[in-house]
Amino acid sequence: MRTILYSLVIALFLPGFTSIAAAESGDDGMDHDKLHVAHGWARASLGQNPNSAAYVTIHNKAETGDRLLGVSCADAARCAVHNHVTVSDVTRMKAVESLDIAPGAHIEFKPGGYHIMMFDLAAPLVAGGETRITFSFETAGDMTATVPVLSMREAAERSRHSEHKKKHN
Ligand SMILES: [Cu+2]
Repeated sequence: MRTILYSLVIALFLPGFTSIAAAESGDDGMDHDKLHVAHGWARASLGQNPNSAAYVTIHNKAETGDRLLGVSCADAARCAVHNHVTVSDVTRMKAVESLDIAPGAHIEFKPGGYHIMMFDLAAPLVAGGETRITFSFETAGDMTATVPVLSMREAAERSRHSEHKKKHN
């Protein structure tokens, strides 16, 4: 199952990184010793709200750590990594300057946790569409993921499905 999931990885590697990834890829054609940005999705716009959020999982299969330094979004004027922090029962969003990705780390962005905040969308994100997010890593460089836009209902179904899958692993 894991192999199938990795084959769905939608990260695109920019020139310069491509040759390294290809040279070190395994027999099945996937590079198991690198950073992956996978399972991404963006939340469809709600009403007239010009902002939305997107979520991905960053998996570092390398033996060295890396650091996410920033994100940029094709369809938003500005975007940033946020986290939710609860202090004295009050939960607030907080901008994350940089995010350390330890060797072997599996960092899941999700509602209520890490998310990519998209500000001032050029046009509303519509379920069924897709959007591109570029992640800038200190060592791995830039990786662009094209992620589907999901309605809240689709997103809830998807997360139920992944919880179910976890139980069977
Ligand atoms: Cu936010």
